[in-house]
Amino acid sequence: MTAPADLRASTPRGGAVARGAKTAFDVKSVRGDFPILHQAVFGRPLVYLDNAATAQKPRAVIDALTGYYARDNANIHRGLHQLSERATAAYEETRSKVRRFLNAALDREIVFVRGTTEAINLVAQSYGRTHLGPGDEVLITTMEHHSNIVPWQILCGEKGARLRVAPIGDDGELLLDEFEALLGPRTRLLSVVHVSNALGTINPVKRLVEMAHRRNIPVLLDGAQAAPHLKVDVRDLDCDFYALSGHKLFGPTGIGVLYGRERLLEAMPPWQGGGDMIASVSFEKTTYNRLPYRFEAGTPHIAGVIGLGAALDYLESIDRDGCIAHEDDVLAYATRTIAALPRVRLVGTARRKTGILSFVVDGVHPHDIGTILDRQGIAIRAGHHCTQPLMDRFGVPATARASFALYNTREEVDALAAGVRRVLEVFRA
Ligand code: 7TS
Repeated sequence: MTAPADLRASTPRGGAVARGAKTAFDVKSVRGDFPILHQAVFGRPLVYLDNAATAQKPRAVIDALTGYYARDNANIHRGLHQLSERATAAYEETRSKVRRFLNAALDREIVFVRGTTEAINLVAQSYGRTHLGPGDEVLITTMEHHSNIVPWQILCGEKGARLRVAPIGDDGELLLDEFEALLGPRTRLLSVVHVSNALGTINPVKRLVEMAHRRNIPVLLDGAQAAPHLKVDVRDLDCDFYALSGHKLFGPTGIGVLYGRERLLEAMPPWQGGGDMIASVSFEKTTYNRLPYRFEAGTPHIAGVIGLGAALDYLESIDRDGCIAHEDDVLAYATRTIAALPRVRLVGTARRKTGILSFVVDGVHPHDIGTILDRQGIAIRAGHHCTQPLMDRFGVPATARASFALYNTREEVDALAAGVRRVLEVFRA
């Protein structure tokens, strides 16, 4: 089910990341780093399987947040005083950490935003507004999150442009021939999800980028679900934009990243005006700041950025290859275990998957599955996962979705399976 090691290895982070000797991945010790996991819910040990919605935070991230507010809190880029200098240094150091995490070439290609949603809206409002005209097209796929659909609909509506949608097969894989045929002379941008939040499909994004670039079409990748599970290398992928959310990457909520290729960002107008994004202002004329500040108007989420830095340090400190192998094992085990239950049907059976197991149970609404599991201390998500067109494609209103993180275990999968068996008892066929 999961990506073979050789496919994962095809996107190494490159030499930019210092690879010290790390102890082999040990899920028990990793679990010890996440305080929230050690609690009972309805008298049962918490089994947290809603990581695609948001991941839990290691103590290092929590400590970085409280440490920042307790010691260093000040506004950045403007104070001459000690605290402001410390806050600014920590903020900008995180930019470099993100650059290394994504293996981007330059710090100024890293823009801090609120999350994936804001990153995509930034590209739509800045790049999109200047590059789209009547009759032009934006290409997405059937498996996009609403945040990679609606910003393009708004833009296309304003510009008289057209949103095209590449189809997928019953297994939840993109149909590559159909996809390529949709890359036409009017396509101005391809925006596609790296890993589907509802299916777990890992899209062959490097190939998609190649197909698009052959026609000079820039590519945005929605990496919200990929960044927590895969090694992302934006230079190897050769994408033009990459969006991610800190909170799914074990960092705080309200902080995310837009990576943009320097050449494109440099030519893009600001999309929000305010403090910090200007070079000089008069009532007659404003000149804009250099990259990346031109896209960071106003006081940013300083604590969030610093917390994200701590999350990246944390990921850097663990054996990432061992971690990926562990996650693959847990997903493969969950897939076998849950698919073997009667009346259960998996939604999303692509050959390359990570992190996500979506399923439906014959005769039971997913919300009832979620509620019954909750009473057993098991947190999953049930619903359309902000992918309503994808649910329509599969002819279901919703699915139950277990989503995994590096701290989940086979034992927790067993608890999930016991929970689903309980659902089957309560709702007899
Ligand atoms: N893109 C994908 C693929 C996502 O999974 C999500 C959030 C977003 C974009 C938006 O991210 P945000 O951080 O800006 O909100 N996905 C989910 C989910 O699957 N359940 O809750 C949020």
